[in-house]
Amino acid sequence: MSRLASTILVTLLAATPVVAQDAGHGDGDHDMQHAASTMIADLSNGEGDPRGQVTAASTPSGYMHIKIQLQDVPEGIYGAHLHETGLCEGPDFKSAGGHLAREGEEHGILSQNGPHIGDLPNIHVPASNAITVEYFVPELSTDLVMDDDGTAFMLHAQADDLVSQPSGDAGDRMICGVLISQ
Ligand SMILES: [Cu+2]
Repeated sequence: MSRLASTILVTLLAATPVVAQDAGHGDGDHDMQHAASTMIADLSNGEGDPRGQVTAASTPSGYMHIKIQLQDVPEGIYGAHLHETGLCEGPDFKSAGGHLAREGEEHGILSQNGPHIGDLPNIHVPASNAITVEYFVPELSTDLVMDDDGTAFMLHAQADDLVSQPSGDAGDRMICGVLISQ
């Protein structure tokens, strides 16, 4: 997809109104838990240059709908995760801590006790240096993302091997963005 097309797509997605819906099933807690909310992270590299945007929207089904739009990223395959602290201090972004995870979770879908709930598939950036991907993540709640210290999206400098502890041997932290409730 061309960068222009990606930009238009993202613009259209961003323009879609998010309507909080009460399904009216009489289960108050359930409805509260699944109330629609949207979080956005503006991405930048270690020097603070813009590299795209991530949107995470809760849905009535309980899945988190994550859209990742990358721009000006070298062609390659990169590990992508949600990290446990919403703090992106360059150039190494270590401030974001480890992966967003619940008690007992290990890294990667190839681990018996994996994955971390913050583990996302590798992103394959094409020669156009831009890509937009979408994921549906089960059990990822707004409460988990917007906990006391927040959550950051991270793109690493190498691919995630989906098994090495604690972070898939994905190398340096290349691009970071803090998810902020809209
Ligand atoms: Cu990571």
